[in-house]
Amino acid sequence: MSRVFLISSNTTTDPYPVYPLGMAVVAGALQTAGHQVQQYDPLAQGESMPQMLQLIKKFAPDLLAISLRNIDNVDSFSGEDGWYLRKIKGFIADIRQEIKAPIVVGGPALTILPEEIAEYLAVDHAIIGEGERSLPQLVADLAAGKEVPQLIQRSQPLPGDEFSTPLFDQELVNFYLAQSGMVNLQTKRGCPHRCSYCSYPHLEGFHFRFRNPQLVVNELEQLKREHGVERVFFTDSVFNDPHKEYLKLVEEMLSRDLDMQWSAFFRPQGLDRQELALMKRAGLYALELGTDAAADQTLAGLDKRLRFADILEVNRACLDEHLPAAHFVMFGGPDEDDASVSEGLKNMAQLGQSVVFAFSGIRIHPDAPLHQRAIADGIVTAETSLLKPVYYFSPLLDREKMEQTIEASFAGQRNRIFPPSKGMERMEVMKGFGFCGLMWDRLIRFPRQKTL
Ligand code: B12
Ligand code: SF4
Repeated sequence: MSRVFLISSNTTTDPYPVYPLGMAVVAGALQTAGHQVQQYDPLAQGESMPQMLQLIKKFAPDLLAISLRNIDNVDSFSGEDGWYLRKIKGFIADIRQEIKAPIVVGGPALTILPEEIAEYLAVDHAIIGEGERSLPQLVADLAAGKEVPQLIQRSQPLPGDEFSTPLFDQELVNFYLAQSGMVNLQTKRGCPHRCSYCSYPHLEGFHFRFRNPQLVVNELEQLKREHGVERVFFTDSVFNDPHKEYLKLVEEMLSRDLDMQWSAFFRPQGLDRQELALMKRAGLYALELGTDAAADQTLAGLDKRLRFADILEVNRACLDEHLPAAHFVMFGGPDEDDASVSEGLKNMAQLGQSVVFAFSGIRIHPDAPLHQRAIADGIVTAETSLLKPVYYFSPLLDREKMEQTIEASFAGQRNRIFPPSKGMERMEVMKGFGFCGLMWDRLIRFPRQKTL
């Protein structure tokens, strides 16, 4: 049995504090493997280094395991303060001075840029991909005195039913319920779509790996019963898989009369009113839609395999069902030009009460096809470091003019958010009125439905 002290390095509250699920999942795997674990989340438990060092020393770990969620905030308007790794580097260096145990890092940020991040943070080990098998293996290897390289390659992808149950910590749950009104859970991993900008398939694989719906609902029941959770966000890359396996989970939630509310990311295609009504009965209260581009030309440029007509149809069904929906849309991507910006803005106007969060430019992630396009378009070379964010802007347009056009088109509409900092400002105001959680769903007011 070894002792592992786990730390979540994520301290951003943009757009709201998010429960450190990756840390909880690997903590669960370590505990199942018979190790003793302690989790620390500076956001919830305090960023004071002396306090954290005291706790680590008291626990006397054999290994420190640090979860890296975000590299940056993927917002092209942000400067250095939207790049999180410098703070994390300082944080790790401070721990290093006082604690002799080896340090391992893992998590989605690490998996996006493993070599560069491991080197930049100067850690002993960095585990690429899923941590459930690799981390207990590392603990065993270190305990056996084996030589382990700095970079540990991906393990075989786990079948859905072998993902670990997260080890939820009540102190953290209380913090996230108070700050964000929810915690999170994953029902599957992977995505078979190949939208050109997206890093999710690289992180989780190109095939869906579903968890058994009964297992997921058991965990939901446990969250409710033992931790007092009534709202969750499903962190799946995309909730509505094309073969509609997700409906099995929805049916399971309904059959157990769960009475919990949930939200998730949806692909805006093939969701009809009947299906939305079913999910609403099962607790769905808001949909975050991966609309991504605003016109057919730019949807094709991102290889979304969607047409704006598909998006409009799903949007209509959400409005008819009185389900708040938010579209996340990036302007300035491949093939964007003045004409597609103006067509896109006309399209956005057709979305009615639904919320639109618009972004300017697209963060280039290595291993996403957009990276090759950016090289071909002369935006970066194959050697350009992507550790600090670089954004794709279509060479066919003038960035400043595009941003002014979007701002002018959205002016005075509370459901149209651009630039992204406007969303944060609006949320701060709403927090002042006691709201928490997604909050954008409160921007939509549906007429009251008559009860019989
Ligand atoms: C769901 C999600 C959201 C939701 C979260 C909702 C909620 N209430 O939880 C929302 C929309 C709010 C969101 C917001 C943001 N997100 Co987000 N999000 C995701 C997503 C899809 C899943 C994350 C997740 O929870 N996965 C489930 C857990 C279990 O998996 P995991 O953390 O990867 O953990 C596994 C492994 O990584 C590993 N592991 C994890 N920790 C550790 C530690 C060790 C030591 C080891 C060995 C292994 C290990 O093992 C785990 C189990 O296998 C990822 C993309 C993806 N598919 O991964 C992006 C992602 C993490 N987000 C990203 C970003 C940038 C953000 C934002 C900054 C964007 C913004 N400006 O709003 C914010 C930050 C939010 C915050 N406060 O931290 C980026 C990070 C990359 C980058 N460039 O920095 C990602 C990768 C998406 C992308 N664009 O590529 N996000
Ligand atoms: S944008 Fe959504 S649908 Fe497209 S590849 Fe990424 S996760 Fe899959």
